[in-house]
Amino acid sequence: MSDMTTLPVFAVGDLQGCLGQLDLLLDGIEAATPDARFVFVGDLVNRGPDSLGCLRRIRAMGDSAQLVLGNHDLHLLAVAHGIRPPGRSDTLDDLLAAPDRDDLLNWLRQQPLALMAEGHLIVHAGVLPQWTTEQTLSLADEVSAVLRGSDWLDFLAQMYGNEPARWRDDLQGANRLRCVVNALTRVRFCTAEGAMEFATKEGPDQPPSGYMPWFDVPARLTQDTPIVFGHWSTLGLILRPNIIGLDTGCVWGGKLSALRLSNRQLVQVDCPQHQKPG
Ligand SMILES: [Mn+2]
Repeated sequence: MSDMTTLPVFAVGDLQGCLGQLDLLLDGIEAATPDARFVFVGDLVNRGPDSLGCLRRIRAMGDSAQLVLGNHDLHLLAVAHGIRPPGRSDTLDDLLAAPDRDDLLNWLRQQPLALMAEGHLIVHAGVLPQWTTEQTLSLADEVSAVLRGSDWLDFLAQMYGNEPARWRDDLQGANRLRCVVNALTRVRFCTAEGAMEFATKEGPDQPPSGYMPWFDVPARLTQDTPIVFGHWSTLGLILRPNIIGLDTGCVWGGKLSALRLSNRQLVQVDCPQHQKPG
């Protein structure tokens, strides 16, 4: 029986401009699994050597690739439009000077911040403990509607900042959207009540006092949904029944990882070190 819903879906970890490893990974999977589809967990760009090539390749994949936006992808949009200054470690100049940059950036800002694939919730960084799966998707859609709309540059200008650290259902306007963006694209640690912390980038064994990895909060309302995320290279590969962390530090000399969602087949490509951590 032919069933389109059984097309194999591979989730792919943070690329950060590592086109050589993306090419190796995709070519290897497609050789063995010609009907493979891919879901990228975000941070396609920055720090690595060829962000432009990564965006071009993924865009050219058309319907066989989906992605969620990461903090570096949003940073690219903000830098490209003069809302944020380039960071010292940014490697976005080629992309920003490319003849097709506006096409690529307009395509990028149409992309979601959360999606479902084969029963898995896909986000770049995390979710807050008081959000259900449905609410997470709905809140991500609120941000996407603004990013796709005419006032998207005003939104980007108000997007940066760490407050409010804690979600409330009655948050409105820029505070509401900023809290959603920070959870979906930046969070690593939060308190049992869901207050986010953004200063710590170390692994889960060194939480700030009173904080824990967002996925370890007791009674988190998404705990029955398998969640796939990236963003946390010092966490490394996490393969629990309902928590899948795929940022294995490609740009830091680790690996680029992909996981077939239906059977948890892991595919990895080794990476040369392009950036020293820190
Ligand atoms: Mn990230």
